Amino acid sequence: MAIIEFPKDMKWGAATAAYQIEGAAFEGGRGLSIWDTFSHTPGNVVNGDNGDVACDSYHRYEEDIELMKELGIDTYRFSVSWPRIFPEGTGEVNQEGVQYYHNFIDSLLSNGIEPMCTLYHWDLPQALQDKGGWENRETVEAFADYAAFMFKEFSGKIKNWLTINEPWCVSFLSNFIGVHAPGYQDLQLATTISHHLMLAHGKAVSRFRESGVEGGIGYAPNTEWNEPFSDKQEDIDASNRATGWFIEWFFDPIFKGSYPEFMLEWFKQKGVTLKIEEGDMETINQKIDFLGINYYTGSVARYKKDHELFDVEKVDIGYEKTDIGWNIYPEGFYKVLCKIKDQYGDVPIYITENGACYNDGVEDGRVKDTRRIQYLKQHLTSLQRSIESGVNIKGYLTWSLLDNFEWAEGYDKRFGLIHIDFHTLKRTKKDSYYWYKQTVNNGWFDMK
Ligand code: GCO
Repeated sequence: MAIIEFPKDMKWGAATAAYQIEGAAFEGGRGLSIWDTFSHTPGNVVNGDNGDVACDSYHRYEEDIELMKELGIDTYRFSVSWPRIFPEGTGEVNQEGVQYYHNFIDSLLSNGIEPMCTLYHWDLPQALQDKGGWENRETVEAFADYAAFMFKEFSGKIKNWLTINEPWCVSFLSNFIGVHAPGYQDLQLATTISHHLMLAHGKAVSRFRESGVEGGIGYAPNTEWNEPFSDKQEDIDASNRATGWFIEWFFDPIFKGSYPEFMLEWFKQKGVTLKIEEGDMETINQKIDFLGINYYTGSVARYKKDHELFDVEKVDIGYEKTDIGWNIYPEGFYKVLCKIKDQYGDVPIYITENGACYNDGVEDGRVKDTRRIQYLKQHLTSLQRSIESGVNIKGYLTWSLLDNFEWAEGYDKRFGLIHIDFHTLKRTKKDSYYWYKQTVNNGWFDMK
């Protein structure tokens, strides 16, 4: 027996996001989002998939909650579709959308499951994108108004709020690399947006404090680890830039009130400037109640002159990969968490996403996703190591409860504990569902 045990008061959960599971894209008074536009534009998503139906959780959430209850989780992270609340992003409220979330959250609570709500998981109202989207500072104000509305409307029901999911994806993946909505490839635009997202986060935190509602607020940056290929300083510096793009760039403003000099310098060399207005950094640099950390993978990195954005080359040293091609690198999870503790202190941390893509199908009514179980064992062991090292871990929420719309990869890439047949919408509990249920209920697992 090689038992890996967790604190008795640690929360266990699972995570999803509105556009990836809800469907009902043109129902219930919902307005268009940038992901409706992007996914309906030919060539953007594998197989031409879109979120029109997804897991149909808009209509089937009672069934999903039954599955959560059987799983034994105490926390469920979901996101609210901003255009389901404000179809135009601001102005008139869609009461049908508000009522949908009240019904959903009431059902979670009556089943003893604590809601953790992400306000922004990428589905910006198209009406705001038409006015410049996150490049326009008016969108920052619109987000703060939307957040303030949600805090008041769901006061007493939702006590754990996350402002922005993965600002790196919203800014750089979506506006520099360009593979996510709205799909631009402009480094200055992406960097400007990264600042506006930090500002939007800060303004939402201010509105939360002003609202006086009970609970806590944080955000959910995505992280990755880059191990230097050698102990040559150029490799160490290169790997720090690669990791800094995810960690220091999106953590320093909130925890230190400034952007990291080594990254600012690098962006400046690329001709990128950051327009910071009076008061911006003070707004961003506010205490948060907890930090959501999303971790999936890591790499070995080395210096390569004029290679990509940071003169960094990712070196394939033969790590096993998941079915989406990401390295399986549990050591990186431990290193990321220890780095956060060392650099940003004792902030309470929920792992708000960690999981793996394995596309195992249903055979004789069963899904034998043993590789997902192994991935979870490896990464939960890294989590336990971080707890032993003094990292203030409050909870672990796996990505994801359900197979769902994996953005530009469509429905082929499966991350769920529960298999979805996207033709019939039938839910099938995978082997990993049963393993996670046992782990959640025991508070430990046997690595063997
Ligand atoms: C993210 C998003 C999720 C993804 C998951 C797998 O982290 O990219 O929050 O929506 O589906 O991470 O890519």
